[in-house]
Amino acid sequence: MTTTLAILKPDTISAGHAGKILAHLEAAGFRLRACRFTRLNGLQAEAFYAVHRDRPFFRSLVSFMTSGPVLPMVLEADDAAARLREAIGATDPEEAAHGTVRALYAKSTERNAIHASDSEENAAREIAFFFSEADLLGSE
Ligand code: 3AN
Repeated sequence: MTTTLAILKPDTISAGHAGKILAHLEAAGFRLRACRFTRLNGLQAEAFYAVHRDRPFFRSLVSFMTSGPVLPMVLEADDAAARLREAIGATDPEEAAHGTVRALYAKSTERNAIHASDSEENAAREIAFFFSEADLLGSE
């Protein structure tokens, strides 16, 4: 079993889709290991998305991700990072496969309902961004 990070984004929380998306992921075989309800400030959002700093959508992404509360969570499954990317679908919901989280719930390429780490290596970094080792102890 491996773990990965998901974040239910501000559009998901404001639309009241958090419970449905979590149920969808649990039904797809992911087990919840840790979660928080929080609101990112600008510095935190910029640090989390630092890899996108030079992309044209960076300011808008930071503004969206700080516009309301988010729900970061650690999910566990066999090959969790790759399987979660499959379950959420393509970045642009118009291109997301039928039945994926983004096909079902995302509004646009930016307001796309959920973040998921794109590799096992980034999953480790992103989990550590939000959760301590102690948060994960005892939930195996
Ligand atoms: P993904 O979330 O599928 O890994 P990334 O890592 O390329 O996609 O982009 C990170 C986030 O930046 C996306 N979830 C989305 O909110 C935003 N984003 C990506 N591409 C665009 C774009 N062309 N226009 C606006 N926002 C974008």
